[in-house]
Amino acid sequence: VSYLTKNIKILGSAVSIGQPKKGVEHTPAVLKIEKIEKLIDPVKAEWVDIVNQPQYKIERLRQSPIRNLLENAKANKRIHDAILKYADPNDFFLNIGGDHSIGSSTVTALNRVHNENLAVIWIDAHGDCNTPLTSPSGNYHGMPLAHALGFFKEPVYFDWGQTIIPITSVAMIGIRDLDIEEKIIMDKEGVLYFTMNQVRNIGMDKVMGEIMHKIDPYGEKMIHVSLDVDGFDPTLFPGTGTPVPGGLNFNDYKIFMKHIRSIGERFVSLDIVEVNLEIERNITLMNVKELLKHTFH
Ligand code: B3U
Ligand code: MN
Ligand code: MN
Repeated sequence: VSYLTKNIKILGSAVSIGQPKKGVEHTPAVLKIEKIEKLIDPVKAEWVDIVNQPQYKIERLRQSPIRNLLENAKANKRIHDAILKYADPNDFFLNIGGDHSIGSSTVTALNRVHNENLAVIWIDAHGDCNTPLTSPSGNYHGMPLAHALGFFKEPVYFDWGQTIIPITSVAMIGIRDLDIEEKIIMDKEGVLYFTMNQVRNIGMDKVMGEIMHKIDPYGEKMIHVSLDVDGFDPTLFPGTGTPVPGGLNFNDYKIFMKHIRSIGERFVSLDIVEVNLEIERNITLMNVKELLKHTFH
């Protein structure tokens, strides 16, 4: 059975407080106007809600280890609550960001929806594994995976009880821009990641073979993909806040999707984040649609 037979619930997360550039928060509204649900499936796909971020003043001077800490905590709680409200384990759940700060609540909420049996593939140029203490920028979108994996030490940064996911259930692809201390944490904790160099050397087919073997050895986990479009080459997605040259192309994605398709109905959810159409609109919007076609057809 394929995930394509399921109903597809689309949640927008209009969040930009995880990083300093305006524009990502408007992506869900734009994609709703563009009627991407029709492109995904004219019958089975529908928007359930768009979650807005709290009002905030851009924190130019970093006042705590996480910029806009309280607003990030609140936005993530709203997304977490919305997923628990709208996600049915029998449906496919699509989260449209927003910046990648929403990733910590999407993976932990969906892990709950699926009885703590979720495995995660995180596609990104970056590691998203900074902690508040290692982050050079203070931007929470560089930290959500570290948070979801429980790498943050005291104090508890989000006060609403965000849970954690086990490190053995996570793998990353497309990595080519790690901060020095971030890489030390990832290597020490044993995060499974494949850099762009590795993808080019051994090929996406082998990368995905190894990943599925490691994160889902018995073929029984539910699979979530957290897709930061900066994992792709910036020539394909120029509309993103922190582009890094030398990323994935659509041929890589086709091979990736071949493996995901073979999981069948255990492919349960997808985040598409860091699309900023105010930085560049034409090519980026065209390729968001291309991405959806490769994923849902
Ligand atoms: N690692 C840097 C940059 C960054 C992370 N995620 C994105 N950019 N998109 C940081 O700020 O933590
Ligand atoms: Mn990211
Ligand atoms: Mn990124």
